[in-house]
Amino acid sequence: MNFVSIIMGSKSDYEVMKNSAETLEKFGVKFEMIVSSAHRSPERTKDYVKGAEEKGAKVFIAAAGMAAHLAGALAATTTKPIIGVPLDASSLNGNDALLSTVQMPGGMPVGTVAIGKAGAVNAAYLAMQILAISDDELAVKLKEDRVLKAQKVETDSKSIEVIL
Ligand code: RP5
Repeated sequence: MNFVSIIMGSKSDYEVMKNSAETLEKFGVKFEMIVSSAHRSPERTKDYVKGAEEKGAKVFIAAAGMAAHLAGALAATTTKPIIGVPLDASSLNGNDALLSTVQMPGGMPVGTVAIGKAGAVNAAYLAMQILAISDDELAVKLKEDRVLKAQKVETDSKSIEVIL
């Protein structure tokens, strides 16, 4: 069974990361979601990733704040695609997590999305786009979603536009 795995460094990350889960749910994509930390529970993180891969995890979303090494730690454990979500959990507003997540050495990629909620949503979309390469039904759903988004822009515009 193919699924997306969402791992976050702390329970305190859930309020933002529930947006990844809700986005996947909207499209009927199966996922697991756990808390495991690169720093506080490195063995649990490694064991989980190996087990999840064996069960069918095709993409991993790793979210963490501060010195965010979770996505990089996953990249050290699996060659499945890793999407990193930097979170705002300190006085540096997520810039610390952004740099910690994005600045991977060559050959050890972590696809990094925006800090916070938009990143959580986009991580789910990106994960689905990866799955959709070999899932035509999901690919159609993603295309339909784009059409709806374009229609919404037109509807929104009509309610406020002034054109000479
Ligand atoms: C990171 O430290 C977590 O991902 C979280 O964003 C941040 C703070 O964690 P808590 O102290 O709230 O558990 O590892």
